[in-house]
Amino acid sequence: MNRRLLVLTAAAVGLGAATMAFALPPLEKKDRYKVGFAQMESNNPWRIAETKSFQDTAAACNWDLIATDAAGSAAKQVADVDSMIAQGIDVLFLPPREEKPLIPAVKKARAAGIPTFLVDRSVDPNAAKAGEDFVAFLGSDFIDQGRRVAEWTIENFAGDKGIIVQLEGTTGSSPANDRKKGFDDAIAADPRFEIVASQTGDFARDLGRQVMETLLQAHPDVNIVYAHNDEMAIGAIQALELAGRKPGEDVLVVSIDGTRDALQAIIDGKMGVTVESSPFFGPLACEVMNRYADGEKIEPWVQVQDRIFTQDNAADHIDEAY
Ligand code: GYE
Repeated sequence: MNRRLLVLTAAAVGLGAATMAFALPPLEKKDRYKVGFAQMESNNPWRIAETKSFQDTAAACNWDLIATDAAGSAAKQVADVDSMIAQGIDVLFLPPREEKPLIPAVKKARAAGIPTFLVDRSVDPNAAKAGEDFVAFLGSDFIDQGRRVAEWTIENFAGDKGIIVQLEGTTGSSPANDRKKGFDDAIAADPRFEIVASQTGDFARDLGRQVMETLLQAHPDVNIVYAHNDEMAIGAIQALELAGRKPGEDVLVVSIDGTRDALQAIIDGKMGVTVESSPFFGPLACEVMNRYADGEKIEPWVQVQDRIFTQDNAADHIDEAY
């Protein structure tokens, strides 16, 4: 082989390798699939509804489902994925608790030839990409959710000056980052409002209550609470009531998810709005996985459309809530 041909051949092989590095692992068509669902925690109704949605889908979608619970630890979630890889799963559904610590799990599944779908939360797009490291992200537009809460607040707050306390979700998680950004940017457009404190309640009811108790002492003049999820909103309502405040009358509480307790709080007049964030991912996961097995190219973000629940419609939807 002359030198020129050798260089050309080497370039072609290099190109092939580069293309291979980006090609996602395929999913063979089979009668049954061994499916991994690595849940992050089970400390709230949203998480429990999501896990149940995967379990309920298993029979209809011919899955042998392996579901784990990382009990709120990103390190355990990575270890759970390791163990699923060792058990030879065909496909992985992963809700990454935080944006960065779950990157190794995504990369390891990729290296093991297992197609991975991120569900409900995403990872840092600078560290892992849809269409390269994982197939797709299935979930809501969190920036838009935060923006919609802010817009509803701007339209419905009756006072002259809105003093806002924000209860953030899990630090470093995609919904906490994006729900904050969407809300903060939209509320900044109206000079009536000021965010006086913004602190994490880890998406948990009890921590939301504790953080609200502390923040109430520092900011007794608060009249709006924006919580990144319903569980923290309910915790905040408990703290407000304990302090003798009247949620719904002297404090407007606004939030995201659409849980049964939140819809009930809206019906009871204690909460103003919750923008939906659906936990029912099982049927969507089945559909997208089957499209992928059929050889279809999957869009990098399979976006879930969210409704909005207020006094106008909460009673119509409480029976379907979780
Ligand atoms: O809002 C919250 C849960 O990742 C979209 O996480 C999800 C969020 C949801 O714990 O309740």
